Amino acid sequence: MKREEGITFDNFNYQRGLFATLSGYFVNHQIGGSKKGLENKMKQTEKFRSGYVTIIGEPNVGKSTLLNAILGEKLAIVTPKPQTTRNRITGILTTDNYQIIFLDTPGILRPKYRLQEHLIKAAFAAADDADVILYMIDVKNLPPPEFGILERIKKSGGTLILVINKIDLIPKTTLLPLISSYSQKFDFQEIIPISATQGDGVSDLLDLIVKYIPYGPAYYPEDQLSDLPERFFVAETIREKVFLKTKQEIPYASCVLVDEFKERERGKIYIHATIYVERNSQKGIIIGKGGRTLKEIGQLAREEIETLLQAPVFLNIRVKVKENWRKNERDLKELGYGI
Ligand SMILES: Nc1nc2c(ncn2[C@@H]2O[C@H](COP(=O)(O)OP(=O)(O)OP(=O)(O)O)[C@@H](O)[C@H]2O)c(=O)[nH]1
Ligand SMILES: [Mg+2]
Repeated sequence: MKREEGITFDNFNYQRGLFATLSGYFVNHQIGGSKKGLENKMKQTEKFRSGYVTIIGEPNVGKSTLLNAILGEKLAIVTPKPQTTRNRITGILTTDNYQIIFLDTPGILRPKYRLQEHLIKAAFAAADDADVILYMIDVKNLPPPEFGILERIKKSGGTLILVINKIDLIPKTTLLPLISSYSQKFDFQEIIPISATQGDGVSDLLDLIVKYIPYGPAYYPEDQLSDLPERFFVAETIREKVFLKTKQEIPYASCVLVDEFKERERGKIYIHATIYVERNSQKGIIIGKGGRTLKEIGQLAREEIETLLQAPVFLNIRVKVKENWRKNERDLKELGYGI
């Protein structure tokens, strides 16, 4: 993975068309050797398409799983717990014919605390920018459609596609009646059933999306996978392990900041990170008896970060208390959840 010093741009102040080569550390595909200049990487042919696709829906429906399936890389963290994603995650897919920037968003829900207000804002802001909006539902958990939300999305002007996910969990015969009932309930431009984990329907969905992407030049160099810095994905990987290794309120009361990220001798990367929790008792649980839980979190995270960065990694994680950070706007900003 290549690394370039530069300006890191704030992922919340994202602007369409801003070239991500300005960002500090970003995630690249491992294609060839050196990175050529932006100009000769830009696809300029007349038939080339480029645009934005936002994935939106309630928590836990499989949005991040779909992003990863489309990109063929694990970019967004995925856990069985709802409200895993907290930021807008960008994934860039470039082929000879198109460049599509996918935005995975936090699940939309009724906000109970300040952090959740931020999550919903991030989701809607991403929809406002999109050429295509994928509204995703989970076939095993179908709450009544939120027409208010759908109307709000529709106003953004992008093509609205209903993606019915997790079809591996139901008999095929129940699918047709479901599709027809949804087509009567709301004016979706397209409805498509998929299984994001099995890959069923994912390439059909991609073909469908491409049809609605306008002609235009690429926004990013073709080997770029995201506009978010590597540090962000490092913090997310640690947060995923906290989600997987702890229960109840702990994952939700936790967030991760990377304090130091340095490449030292022989390509080894030294990373110091802090897990913040809201109370002392939560700190004890994350650390675990004799430090066992934290050790497990660190070990799992390190292995995955090494794959992501394609380099040996030294990972040091501390746990600190930041009381009620989820409710405090200043803390939220400091922790990367700018409102
Ligand atoms: N059986 C099955 N499970 C799936 C499918 N897609 C996703 N899942 C599972 O659903 C759970 C939630 O997936 P995520 O991708 O994290 O869902 P999300 O919509 O991003 O959730 P939030 O970030 O919380 O909004 C995980 O356990 C996934 O493995 C699918 O097609 N079939
Ligand atoms: Mg998610």
